[in-house]
Amino acid sequence: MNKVWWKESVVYQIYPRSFMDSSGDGVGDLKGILGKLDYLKELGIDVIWICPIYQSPNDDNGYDISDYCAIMEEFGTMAEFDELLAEAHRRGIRIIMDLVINHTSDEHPWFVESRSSKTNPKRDYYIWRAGKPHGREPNNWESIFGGSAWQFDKQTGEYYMHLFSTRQPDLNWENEEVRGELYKMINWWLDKGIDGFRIDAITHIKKIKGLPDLPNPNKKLFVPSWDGHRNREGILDYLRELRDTTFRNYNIMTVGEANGVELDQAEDFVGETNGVFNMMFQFEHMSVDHGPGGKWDYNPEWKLSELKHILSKWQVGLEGRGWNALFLENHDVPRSVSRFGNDGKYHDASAKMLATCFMLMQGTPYIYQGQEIGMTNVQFEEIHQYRDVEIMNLYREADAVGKTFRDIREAIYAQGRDNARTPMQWSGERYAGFSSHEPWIEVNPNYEQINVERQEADPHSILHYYKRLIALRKAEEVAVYGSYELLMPEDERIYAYVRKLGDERLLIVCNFTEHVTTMRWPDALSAKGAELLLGNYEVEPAALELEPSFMLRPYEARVYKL
Ligand code: TEU
Repeated sequence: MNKVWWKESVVYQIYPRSFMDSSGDGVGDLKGILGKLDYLKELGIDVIWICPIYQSPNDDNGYDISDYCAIMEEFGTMAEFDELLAEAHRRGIRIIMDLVINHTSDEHPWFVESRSSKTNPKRDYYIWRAGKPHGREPNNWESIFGGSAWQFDKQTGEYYMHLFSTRQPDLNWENEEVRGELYKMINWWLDKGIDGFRIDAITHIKKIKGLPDLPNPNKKLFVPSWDGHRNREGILDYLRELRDTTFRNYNIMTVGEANGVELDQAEDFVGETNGVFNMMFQFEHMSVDHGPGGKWDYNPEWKLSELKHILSKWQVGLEGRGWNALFLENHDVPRSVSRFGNDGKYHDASAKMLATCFMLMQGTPYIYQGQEIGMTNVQFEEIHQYRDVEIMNLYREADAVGKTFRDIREAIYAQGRDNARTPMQWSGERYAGFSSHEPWIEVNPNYEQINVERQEADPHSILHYYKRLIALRKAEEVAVYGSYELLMPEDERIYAYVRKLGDERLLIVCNFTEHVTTMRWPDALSAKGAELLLGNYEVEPAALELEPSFMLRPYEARVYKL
């Protein structure tokens, strides 16, 4: 397996709108990030992934781009970006940008021209179709944000496709001119010296030929299209063209948001020699707590054995073939300590346990802003406190059938994207030290208890634990390049796995429950000379009698070097 910097790196994801506001307008900005570079260096971060900062009307908080080569006014200027990049590099920190090329904003000049007339030269930059008779949409696809994936446009009497919000028209990747324009933009950013990209929603770019209706056995009004519409085989032609025309010519890092890619296709996507990306986010573990009704049908009885099965499948499946992007949180999913841990009595222990479990697997770990201090989900009382277009669409759909916020709030509390978008909690000051002005979205009310300042002062805090965990990962080559072997696959309380590299062995043991539980020492491993490298509880020497078994306290995690 070849050794390379992006395998040895720890990445920190910044959602700029909610990270740090330096200008006092209640919205995070580039200068706010600049002011926190030393904090990130101290944490042990090597790469920062910044969510979109390009010009945007913010229908989807920057994932609706109206100018790829300009900085969103609220976030600052291109000069401030150049300064941020230079200052990050001066500290040995790389910056990767978010690349959103499945769609643009409806305010992008390309779309303004495209919608102006059926004969406009840019008409075919997007996906336009006549409706079916009786005012029906061109097909039965559902938008990922609810409703039809088609929007009727009066100006030309046709519909345009939008797999996401109505203000995010899908680009037509069948159009060679579109691809050429995108590649030119990508190389423009790479020539500025950025260190790579996270490529957004990339598995959506290739649609099934003819845009046929999807099978609709349950006679739904619209059929969830996020998996069905994709033409996986055809997509690789475009992704290879993208790679060869841009990424391949630079010493950079790329990570594809490859929702829906199966392990049997992983080699094509992230293969060491011919992959189109260096690594990819797969999302199978993100639906482990989804009920039969999907994302909004939260199942609190999710099974640890299923989480272990999914993560282990990808660990073993990519071993020696590709590289995993490890994550439990991002700007689209709820906070992991609330979702997979315990944000009440065992908040501290479970946040540290989850960190231990995901960060010591094989792959590049991605820490989402606030995860390093155990930020939790939020439960706003009113719908007007929410901001996310996906949540607002869910509310509109509920309202249309006579439901109220009370009817859907538990689903929003469990799975809503705004759980991850409340302002970063820097201190116990007003607005959590994020801004001097009322923020664009309310701060989580628990900011006085959970914040950076408080945890910097506490050597036993979650923040200091992350620092030790990151340092351990950098000190132990087995933690990066070692193989992965799951132990006790069916155990519903303990997640235990072994990392091996030559004679090096790490044993990682995590109790995912609030119960004291017994860990039976693995027969294949000798406890003789076992060294406790890290744990989230103080471990008395007596507890170091490991064989034949030892006790694990609620949400206890331990890392042994064997
Ligand atoms: O998310 C992509 C996304 O939501 C889909 O891949 C989804 O996960 C899948 O289809 C199952 O529902 C990215 C960004 O992370 C998100 O914030 C944006 O809203 C979205 O693309 C549109 O740009």
